[in-house]
Amino acid sequence: MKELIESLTRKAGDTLMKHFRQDWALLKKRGTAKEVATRYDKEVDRLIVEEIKRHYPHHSLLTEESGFLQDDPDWLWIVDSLDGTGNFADFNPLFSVCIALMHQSELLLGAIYAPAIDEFYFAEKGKGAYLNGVKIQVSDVSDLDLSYILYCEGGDKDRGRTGELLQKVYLRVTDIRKLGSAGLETAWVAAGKGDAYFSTRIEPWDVAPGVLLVQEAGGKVSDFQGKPWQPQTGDLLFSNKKLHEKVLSLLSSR
Ligand code: LIP
Repeated sequence: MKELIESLTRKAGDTLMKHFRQDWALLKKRGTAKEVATRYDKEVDRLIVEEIKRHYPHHSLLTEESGFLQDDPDWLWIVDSLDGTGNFADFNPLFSVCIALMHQSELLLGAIYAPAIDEFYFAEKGKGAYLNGVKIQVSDVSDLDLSYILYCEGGDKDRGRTGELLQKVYLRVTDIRKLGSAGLETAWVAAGKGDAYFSTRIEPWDVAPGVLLVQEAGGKVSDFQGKPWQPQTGDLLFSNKKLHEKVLSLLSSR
């Protein structure tokens, strides 16, 4: 399974790279919709689903493009074939392929591949988190004034609410970053390139591998009430642990 998740995430990323910055029709469509899905999301989703089903015909799958393919409840693959589609369509290199595997409701493996910036993230339960084969750790920052916070909202945009949350956080931290790929944002917290990341109403396929990556890199993941991640949780905070309570109290302050 470890070999499959790694080779499949890489194969999916390499397939996306064949089309990256090639399709000028995509670029012309920029700004015409808030949420974009391209034929590449679908093509790569098909490739991933077929390959998983070939190896494990009875495993269940939850993917952004194919929905819930229900089978053996003990095994669940969670897949986003192209996370950051808007960036991909805009010729922006910050996009990724995200695949996670859960066994009996526990995250076992997670992989995130951002092929255009050559970053391959991998985590296995109890065995650490890695970027291009090198072990990674969350940052050491414990002071809000010195922190960089990443964020994004999921598909269901509520800009009023996001604006309020952003204002609370922005006034207290060094700066805020929005990358446009939730998967990469979680991975960057795991690698210490940001100190925390929060999202509202995010979908499970955007963040599932990142949950394991951040935990295995020494960080913490919870909802805005401090409860553990579950696939149906949309409001989430990923942090280096040291900042967790501080950012949570900003997010829940009035
Ligand atoms: C995207 C996220 C992005 C978020 C978008 C969308 P997609 O995923 O990664 O951060 O702001 O709403 O959900 O749709 O490109 O896989």
